[in-house]
Amino acid sequence: MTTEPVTTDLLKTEPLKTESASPDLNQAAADPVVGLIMGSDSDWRVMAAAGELLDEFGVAYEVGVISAHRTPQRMLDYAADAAGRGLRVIIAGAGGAAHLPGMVASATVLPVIGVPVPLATLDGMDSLLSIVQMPAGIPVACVSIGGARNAGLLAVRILASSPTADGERLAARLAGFAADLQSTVLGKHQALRELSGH
Ligand code: RP5
Repeated sequence: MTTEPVTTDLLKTEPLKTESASPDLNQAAADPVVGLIMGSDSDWRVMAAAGELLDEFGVAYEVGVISAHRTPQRMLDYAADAAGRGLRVIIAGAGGAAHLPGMVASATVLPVIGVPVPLATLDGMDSLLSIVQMPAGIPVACVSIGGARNAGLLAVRILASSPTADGERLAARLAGFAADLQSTVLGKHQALRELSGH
């Protein structure tokens, strides 16, 4: 009996999976602008937070498994084709010897955001150091260990820097997001004062 691999094919013409909660941003589901990739499906427990954030902002993205070590040529093909397919940012998560973000960055001019995925050993420090210590000339933005939600936010910020209507709409949403954060903190401040009586 043969077993079908769980991994997906991001190299086919049709994006594997796209999601867009807000079509008003003119980023149709069939036209992803963020590539959300990871070394294994086991990384999804961490990386899903990036997808959820992109959903909140109505940014279309594709999701897939691409392993730097297990599918090196496929990774390079994906990176080389990414910009031409319309992607503008790549979020890459990996654990352990986490070479996926750096190697993808070496084969594309798109901004790459690395997410260190913590595994059972070393608390994700191995992933963090593998991603953050890039040699001069090949930059990779690196969020905190397990910081996939911030990776999504950084991708939105990059897209929001575009001097287009979509960019401006994303920038306005980011401003609203920041205002909501402030309200949350002020609410906590008040609640703590009432709880403590001071
Ligand atoms: C890395 O190896 C992946 O990014 C994942 O974090 C880790 C373990 O992969 P699996 O053995 O679960 O496929 O390449």
